Amino acid sequence: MAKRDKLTQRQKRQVLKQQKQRIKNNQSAPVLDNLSSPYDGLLISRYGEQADVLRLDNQQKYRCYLRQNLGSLVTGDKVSFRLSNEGQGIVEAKHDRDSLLQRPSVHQGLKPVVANINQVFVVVAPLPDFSATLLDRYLVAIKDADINTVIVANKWDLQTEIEKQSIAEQLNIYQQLGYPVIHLSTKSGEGVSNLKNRAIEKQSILVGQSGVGKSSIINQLFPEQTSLVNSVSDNSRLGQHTTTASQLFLFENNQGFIVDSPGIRDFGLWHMNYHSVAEGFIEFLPYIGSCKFRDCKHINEPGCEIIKAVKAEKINHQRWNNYCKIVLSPQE
Ligand SMILES: Nc1nc2c(ncn2[C@@H]2O[C@H](COP(=O)(O)OP(=O)(O)OP(=O)(O)O)[C@@H](O)[C@H]2O)c(=O)[nH]1
Ligand SMILES: [Mg+2]
Ligand SMILES: [Zn+2]
Repeated sequence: MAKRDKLTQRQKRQVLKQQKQRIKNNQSAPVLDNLSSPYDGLLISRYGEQADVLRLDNQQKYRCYLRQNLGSLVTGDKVSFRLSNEGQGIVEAKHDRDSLLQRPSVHQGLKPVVANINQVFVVVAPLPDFSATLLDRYLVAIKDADINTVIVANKWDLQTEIEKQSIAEQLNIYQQLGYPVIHLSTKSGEGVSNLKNRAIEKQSILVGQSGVGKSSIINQLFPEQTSLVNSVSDNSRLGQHTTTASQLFLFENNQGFIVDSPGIRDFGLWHMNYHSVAEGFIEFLPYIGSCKFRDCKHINEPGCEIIKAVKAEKINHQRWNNYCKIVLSPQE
């Protein structure tokens, strides 16, 4: 009996707390009358205090306000939301995430980028110039989040035979490590169906430098919708940061989705220690733990098995070089 009383007391406190929270929420969100019962939704794109949410049972998109106590909400988040008579939505709850890709930002610490994805397409191209350093930084961050990577070599039509050979040699290193590489051209259509086959039934994101053609790929996959595309500057050979917010595109019949993301120039990894960085270089894994010193950073220590493997050409020299660069200047 006493036990039951105690429980009831606790329940009462909880109800009171919930009531207070509800009052607090109602002060910060607009008052919407005659709200529907809750729907399951998928967050497509976030715009400050509002978001576009896809209602899963009818595939309709609704602009929604967000309750204030939801914590961070990003593209890919599964949510519960209600609708007013006028079709205005309000997101009330965020469901647990299966995965979260984050990137460090100078002012905000670790910033969530996208939730619930299980595959990242890292897009590279000859224009803007291919950067193996940036690619390696992506691979480390994606491995840290325990997500699969596919490398997409876009603008394959632009390449001369010599360029093709040079970039193919670079990408060959990654292929040998087991990363799938898709050669693609959004102009000729080459490789688009290959990418689609890999994307269907999965939850993916396209990442890469501004101007490599992420939104152009979306436009090939979803011709009835459009993502804004802009040219790469002739002078700087850099993209113009055309896409400004991540946006989710759903395949027909709920067969997975793919997220277009804003291009980035650099990818800091200063939130990671050298051990996690080393684990992101998957060819290091067989050697980690067998160096002479337990706290070996694999940069210039005596008895380092990884350096030995580099010298024996079992590990690619450029990859090890990029590893050292990340550990020595993670903020770049
Ligand atoms: N030749 C060629 N040009 C392409 C290809 N794909 C995209 N482009 C061009 O590359 C430029 C940049 O394309 P976007 O799709 O806007 O690039 P993005 O990666 O979305 O750029 P951000 O949104 O700034 O991150 C545009 O001028 C496209 O027409 C391709 O396969 N071949
Ligand atoms: Mg874009
Ligand atoms: Zn070592």
